[in-house]
Amino acid sequence: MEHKIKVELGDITKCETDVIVNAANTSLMGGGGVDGAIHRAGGKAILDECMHIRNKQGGCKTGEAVITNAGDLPADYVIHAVGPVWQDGSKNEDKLLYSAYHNSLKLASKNNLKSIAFPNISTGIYGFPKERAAEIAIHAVQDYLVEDEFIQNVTFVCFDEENYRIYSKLLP
Ligand code: AR6
Repeated sequence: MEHKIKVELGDITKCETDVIVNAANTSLMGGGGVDGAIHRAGGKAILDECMHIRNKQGGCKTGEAVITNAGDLPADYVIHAVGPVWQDGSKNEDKLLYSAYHNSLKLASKNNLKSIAFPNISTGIYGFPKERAAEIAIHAVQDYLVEDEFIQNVTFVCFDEENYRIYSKLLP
């Protein structure tokens, strides 16, 4: 299944995959990092749909994901996944990060979206150790691709050189 997985260095808002994933927070109201970049580049239509979801179900729990339109972005949809805030590794962080990737893939498949791009969820403002996060992200994707053959392409879009080096080493 490895052939379906790619690593790139760059800005996920430029990705032309069917869906890009956002590293959101439970409020779904936007923020800094990649979340800020996606809302800035995608425009108001994304936030409007996030607010609608928030009014209906009260945001998004850590480890879960919701889907919206992609506004002005080249992707067709945005999946907003909420990764855990790193504390000390004993607060279920690994499992919650795995779930954020797993639930994003499940949601993409359910919406007939075959290509998906992920940022390195939780490794910025949320402080998750990068190498540990990369191992979890790759396992979650590999496990998922074994159980569901619908997804054709998964791209890890690394914004910082350190993550790019880590992913390139783990996924030669
Ligand atoms: N494209 C791809 N990756 C990016 C981009 C981009 N344009 N910009 C940053 N990154 P972060 P988190 C990388 O902090 O740690 C927000 O305020 C960045 O280098 O965006 O999950 C949310 O609202 C890092 O590797 O997300 C939440 O409150 C990765 O994206 C909180 O931050 C994730 O960093 C979520 O924190």
